[in-house]
Amino acid sequence: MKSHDPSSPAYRKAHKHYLRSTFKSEPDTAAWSAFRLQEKRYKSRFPRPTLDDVLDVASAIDNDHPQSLMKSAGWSCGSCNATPTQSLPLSGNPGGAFIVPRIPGLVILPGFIRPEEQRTLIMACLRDHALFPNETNLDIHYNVPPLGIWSLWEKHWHCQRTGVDPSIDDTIINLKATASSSSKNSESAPSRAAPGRPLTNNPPLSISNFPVILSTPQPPPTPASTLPPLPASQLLYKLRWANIGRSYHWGTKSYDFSKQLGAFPEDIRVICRRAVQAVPWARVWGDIAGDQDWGDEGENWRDWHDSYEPDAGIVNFYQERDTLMGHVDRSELSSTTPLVSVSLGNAAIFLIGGLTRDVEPLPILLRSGDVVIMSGPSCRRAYHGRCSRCPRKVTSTLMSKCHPSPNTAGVPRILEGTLPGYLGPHPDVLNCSSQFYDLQDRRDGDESSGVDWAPFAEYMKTTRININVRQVFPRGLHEAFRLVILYLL
Ligand SMILES: O=C(O)CCC(=O)C(=O)O
Repeated sequence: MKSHDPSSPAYRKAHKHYLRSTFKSEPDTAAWSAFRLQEKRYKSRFPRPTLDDVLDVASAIDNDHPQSLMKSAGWSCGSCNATPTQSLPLSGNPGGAFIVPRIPGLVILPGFIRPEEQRTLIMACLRDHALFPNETNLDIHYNVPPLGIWSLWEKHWHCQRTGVDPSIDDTIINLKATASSSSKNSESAPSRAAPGRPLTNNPPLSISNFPVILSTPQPPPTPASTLPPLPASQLLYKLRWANIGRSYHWGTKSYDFSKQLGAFPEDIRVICRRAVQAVPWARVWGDIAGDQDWGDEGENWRDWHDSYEPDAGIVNFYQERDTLMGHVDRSELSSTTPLVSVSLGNAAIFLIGGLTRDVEPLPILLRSGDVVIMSGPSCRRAYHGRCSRCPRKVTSTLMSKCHPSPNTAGVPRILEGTLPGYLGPHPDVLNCSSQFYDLQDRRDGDESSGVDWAPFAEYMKTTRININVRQVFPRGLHEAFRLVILYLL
């Protein structure tokens, strides 16, 4: 019996329990912001949300492949008419590109990443990117060996498969802290074994507060002492994020500029640059850029094909019940250059809001291979005339405008059971094609063929990976900035 069958007694019982527990803890729904209401709606397990209001640009393309995958997993369909969109041709991408006039600067590239390339990226995220020297959420609390959690998990998985006693090779990963060493400082200890991302109301990074941020202590988070040691087979499923490139300090929600800039992974850089270079930016911004306040960076979109250079990012790993609460990305000095977000694995609902949490957000269905680009002032950070949270002291000739008030975004739901066949255990059998590509259509550079995909397929059954990539400094500014800072210090 499927848990999403509303006529089943198990479903009805669970629904009752869900309503009781949800509304007991948060009874005052009238006070919820529009963003919070939508988060709640899409998080709901009982009843499962319908997706009729969810923007699904791929459904505009004449092919019922993605819809049938959704239906067989018990999901209703999204709609290409959930909000007006405009389609743009995109050289080399059969899915084209879509812009959403209601959110200037938002560009959706459905199916931009080919199936083989998706597999290669997934393997790299697990094998290479969630690995020292990149920090992961697990490293905060656990003594993860330098080879990383994936290699231990994979080894164990093979043992299990070949019938060797699986417990022999399931390495136990111990905590960093002992009960006596850290329990006093419990504020940064997570409420669950693998912390999500802490919500900190940090001010947007700007030229004027950069020196303050630079001198703000960024102590390492306190390892929790109350978590259980876990075998690698379980700990992998608690992996939530890995930092790539510039080091990010989750406690203060700012980059740790005192740390040496980590090398940005070339595979991700190439894909993000390819996405930014594929977009006809004149079609996105040509008619509307003048209506926006581009702040000190000026109207820089004409240069993006050339100047976009990612240097920081997060790989997010979601299990089926994970969510990413509404948040704003404002830790980058460059607040208009494209933020590129790549989806892999199970599909998800992505919510993007307006200037405040009271603006009803737009829900967007993101599937494996989709790329979303958020660019320009009103999508990355919408400037507006006045902001009561601006500290009066922060007045700088360099900061001509009030702090921007960024758009809120979040991921309230992973859509269970929506892993495409080409990421499953038999990716080469017929009927595993993607909506946009024939699987025979292999590209040069596909490193996934010849590798044992089976363990990756097993992990991806319940997983969504999102690669979220930013450019922290506008091009050319970083060096100038560094010199000024060195001079000031
Ligand atoms: O998972 C996603 O699609 C979005 C992630 C995100 O917004 C973030 O990492 O800041």
